[in-house]
Amino acid sequence: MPEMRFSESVSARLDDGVLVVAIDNPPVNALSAHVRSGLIAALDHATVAAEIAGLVISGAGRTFIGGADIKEFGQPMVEPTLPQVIDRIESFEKPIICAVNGAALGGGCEVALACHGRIAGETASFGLPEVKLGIVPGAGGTQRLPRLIGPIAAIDLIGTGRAVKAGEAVALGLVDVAAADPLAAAIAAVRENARRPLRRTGSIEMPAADAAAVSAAEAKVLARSRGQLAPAEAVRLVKSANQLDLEQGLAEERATFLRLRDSEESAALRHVFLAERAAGKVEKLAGVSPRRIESVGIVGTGLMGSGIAVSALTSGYRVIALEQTQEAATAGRGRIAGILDKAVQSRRLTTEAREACLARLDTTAEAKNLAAADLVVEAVFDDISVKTELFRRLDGIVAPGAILATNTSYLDPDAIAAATADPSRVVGLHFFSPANVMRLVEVVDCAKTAPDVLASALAFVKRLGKLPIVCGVTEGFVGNRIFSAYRREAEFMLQDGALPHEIDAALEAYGFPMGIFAVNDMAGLEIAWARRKRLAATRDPAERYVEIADRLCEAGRLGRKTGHGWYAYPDGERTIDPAVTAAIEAARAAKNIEPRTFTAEEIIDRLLKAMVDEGAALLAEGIAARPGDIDLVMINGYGFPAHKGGPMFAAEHNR
Ligand code: T1G
Repeated sequence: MPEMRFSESVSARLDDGVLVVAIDNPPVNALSAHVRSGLIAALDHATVAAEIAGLVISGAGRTFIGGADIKEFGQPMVEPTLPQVIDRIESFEKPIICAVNGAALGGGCEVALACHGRIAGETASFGLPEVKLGIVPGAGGTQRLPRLIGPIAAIDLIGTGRAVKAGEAVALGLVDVAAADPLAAAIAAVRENARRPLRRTGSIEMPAADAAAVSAAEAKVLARSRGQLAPAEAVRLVKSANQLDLEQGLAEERATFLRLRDSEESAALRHVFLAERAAGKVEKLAGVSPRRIESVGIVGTGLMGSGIAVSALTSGYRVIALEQTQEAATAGRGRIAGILDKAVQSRRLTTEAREACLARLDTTAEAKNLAAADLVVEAVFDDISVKTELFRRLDGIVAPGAILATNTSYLDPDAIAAATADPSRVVGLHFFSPANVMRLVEVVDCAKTAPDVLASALAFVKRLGKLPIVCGVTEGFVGNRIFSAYRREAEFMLQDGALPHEIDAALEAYGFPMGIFAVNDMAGLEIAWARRKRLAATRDPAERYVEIADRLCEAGRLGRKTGHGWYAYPDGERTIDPAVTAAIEAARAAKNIEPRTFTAEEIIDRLLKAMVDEGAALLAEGIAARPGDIDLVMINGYGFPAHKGGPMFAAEHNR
């Protein structure tokens, strides 16, 4: 039968009485206006065509439907709206089965929920990630999902926005069956359903649930939301499905969705979503092919090196981990295996996958074994002579086409590159600790890095499932340079009259998981102290300098690990320490500063300004390519609340 076309992105073919509808709206089959109108046209056709027994809805490519079209947000609503399409599907008089071949997210999952049956392919996934965009499902997700899988599981999925794969979706009751050929299975399911009453999700009686378990699920979601509106609203709507009838529930959900869609929180989170996709695009790399990387050498298996090794192993790479002695190599293998064991215990990794990772891991004290590596990442002590000496040695070991990456935080990667015969193969990969957990990697485009080496580094970081942000060479790159500026401003305020716990409280109220002084205590004060001592000789005497942190370090107060830093930690509990207050008061007196009070708002304004000014300098110097990159670094590396959009976005929107 010839193909029927219902809109630019919706077509269908008739398969022995079953209308097989295909949505083809690259790149992710988002439910743009022409997809919605095409679906309605297909339903109109099926209504009058007596030969059609029912319909299958499928997605072309590797995504079923990636959700409502985020790029349409903020534009006038065009009918048919998604709720109109979904209502038409659920109430349709002939069976409609969806064949889910890939991601069914947001509106895509809501389309699936409205169908009279759901077939999942092996690569299918289902999720309602709207809260990650600062909104709630707006087309029935909070009302239909709990009817299918119960309120507790629905609160988890909708409150966190996490997606489930085919197996879990079947186990939850979200999907009827998983099939190797979802299209064929769906066509057969249409014929089966044509002979019996249709199962309309909205008419399913809400499953009973233990009130305490519902409250526990709600508390778990709210504990993670850190002041965001959307998760709490999503949970409220799921719970309301138990009290309201479908029509009332849908109306309340739609009103909530429209209100949140226009909120500042949603604008911020949509900015982050689009910034993440823009960050991976480097204009000068258009048409540049990355080198093949299958075997990764890692020099150093301390905290950072073992984290990088685990990240590479769980992403399918072969890893050769080099240490200075066989004993250290054995200890390094133990650390790597220990991290993998923790992943198995927390069910993030299967036992089989752990075994496969260890089978691909060689730990050695023989540097010559790195000859097989396509990429070597050094994670040795952050000292310029150690690193340059290592790169000199690697030059004589690795293949000419192998890439050398330095994980340095503060040293000059161009100086490290200069130690090799071919600096064009050197790139910076600044991982954040713990490297197997933190998404952010600053990919440093050194002065002589070859374009295909940079492209290879980007492809490597993406395959690790991490977020690569390309930057130029400057002390501290993007994140640490901004962090230094913001820490400096915080210490200015200490000297002017604020106290550590007041500044930390303001940051936590703004949405940071932890304030800057608590973070310093956790990381250790000695790192910044060593840098300040290194820069002392060249520091501009006219520049304001606060010595309070130096006094604490000289007194051995290096943070949590020494039992006290900016705070005291009796039995591990962070507590305000009068000795620190006294040291701050002495520092003020020494400069004849009359202390003044600060409001939380002023504290945030000053810290935000310090970050934004440094960010503007990084953009002006060409170190950072775009403001969104700076936002992503501060969100993913330094705890800046994503629902504020990052410092550059927040400052532009006065938030
Ligand atoms: N709308 C518009 N464009 C989208 C999009 C969407 N929903 N999702 C992705 N894109 C673009 C993206 O900007 C990029 O564009 C390209 O597709 C590839 O994206 C009513 C209201 C689907 C798992 O939150 O999670 O439904 O850079 O690199 O790695 O209740 O995209 O090429 O120009 O991420 O293969 C809810 C968001 C929407 C899903 C594919 N849905 N998307 O991952 O590709 S709100 C989401 C994703 C909603 C309803 C509510 C992923 C993906 P460009 P990509 P990918």
